Amino acid sequence: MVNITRRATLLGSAALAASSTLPALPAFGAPYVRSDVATPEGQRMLAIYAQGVKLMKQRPVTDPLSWNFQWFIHASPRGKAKEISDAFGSTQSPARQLAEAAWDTCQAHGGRPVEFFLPWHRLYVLCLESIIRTVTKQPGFALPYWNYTDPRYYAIPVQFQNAYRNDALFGTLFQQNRNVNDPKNGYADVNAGAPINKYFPGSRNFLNLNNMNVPYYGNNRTGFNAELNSQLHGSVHVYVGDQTNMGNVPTAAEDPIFWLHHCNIDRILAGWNAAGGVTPSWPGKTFTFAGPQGQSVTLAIDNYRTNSQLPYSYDVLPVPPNGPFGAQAVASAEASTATAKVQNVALLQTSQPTPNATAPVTLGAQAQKVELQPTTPQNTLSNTLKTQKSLRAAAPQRLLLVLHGLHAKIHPGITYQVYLNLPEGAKPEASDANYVGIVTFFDAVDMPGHADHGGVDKVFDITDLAAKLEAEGKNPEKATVSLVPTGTPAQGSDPVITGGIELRSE
Ligand SMILES: [Cu+2]
Repeated sequence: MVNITRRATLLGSAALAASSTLPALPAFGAPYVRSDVATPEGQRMLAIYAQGVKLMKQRPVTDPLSWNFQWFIHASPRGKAKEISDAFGSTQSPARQLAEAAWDTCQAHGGRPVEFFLPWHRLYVLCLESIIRTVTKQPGFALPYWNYTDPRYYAIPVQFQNAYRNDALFGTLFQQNRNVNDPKNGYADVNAGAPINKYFPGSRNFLNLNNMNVPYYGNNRTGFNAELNSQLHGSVHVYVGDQTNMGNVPTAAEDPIFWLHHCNIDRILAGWNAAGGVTPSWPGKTFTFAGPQGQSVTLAIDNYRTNSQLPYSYDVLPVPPNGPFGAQAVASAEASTATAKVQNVALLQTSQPTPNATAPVTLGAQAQKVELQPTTPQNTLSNTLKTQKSLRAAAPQRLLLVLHGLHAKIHPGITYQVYLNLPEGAKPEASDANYVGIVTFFDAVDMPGHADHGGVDKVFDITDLAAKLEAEGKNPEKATVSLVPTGTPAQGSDPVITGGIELRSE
């Protein structure tokens, strides 16, 4: 079944942007199913993928069907202007026009709006998949996904590892610069097949689906989309590769594992939608990519917003760990984001050296505990939780922990673990009950050719955690946030939370 709107979009954009010599465009094909790479069908698809990657790598960067052209759509490693002039010189061509329009357009990174993270990557993956079909002449190809939250698959699939580096077919999936064993900083030997979360037991196991429990899509900082971006998604990036590979935006999409990672992120979105989560509509919002014939395609994200609109489905969809959302939960979460604009209040924050500015929190090699001060004498943590409860009955509110403007000059090479109200003298490793989440620097480092964006906000919805601690009588009068490094930050990285930390009601 062909979606008329989608076909019209493709044809329309091709007519506008590509030369008239291009053949008629196929749509993205009949409905097809994406499989777990560990299944027999997924393995069959992985072989086609490897063949496609190899063929794409043989094409020059000036060819929109080449590997590097696709990579540079995510981010141009040395800056867009330089990559374009190095690739095309002064030659004008449709491919150059497409590079001008599409390179370095990854959404969420380099200071761009986080709200388009999931829709943009959905379309990016869809276009790559269609290109693999073209170059391999396998119209039935469907990209397999890496199901890394399943305990059986904590390691990258074996065909990406050392074991296959000299394999005639799968060797092209190997990438030398993935993480090597470094227990001090929490890195596992990825190419040897170690679980990427090897040094993160208990609640600190970042390979979990907890982000799916957030029942609202959110805005540029908050909600399912932003939390999935900064937590599960960012963690997989930095625990597969370092700042020359998956761990850094400019180089991430060079690694063939990138696409199986993002296929899984897209599957999590589809699972969240199936559980009742609602992706907002952005009428008229489009992004430009290289289509199946290397032509420019401009796709409207609203045409790929719900599961029933997609040309593909997944063999299995994940569900939120706390179960699907009731219609009421979704409605109230939606209402909460709608009222956030008017009811958005800072309740507690790091001290204010000047009005309206919170003190930066400098991050280093030592764990630190930051005390949050009530913004009014009434805003103690327990008062906040009580008010929160009564407010929630009338107008639903969420309690958010916000790290304002996380930033590093270069990649620090480590992450921080965040805890709320860690008891005095408690070992963080033994304090699962107080665990909030992980802070990665995947999208918090300045990129070549981008202005300093002053960092990104990291937001954790702690509504349930704080309520649980309160019910158990474990919230002290003073709210504290502990930041525990997983190792020593790289020299010159200077990680900092530029705008301090806040507990907000939204
Ligand atoms: Cu990514």
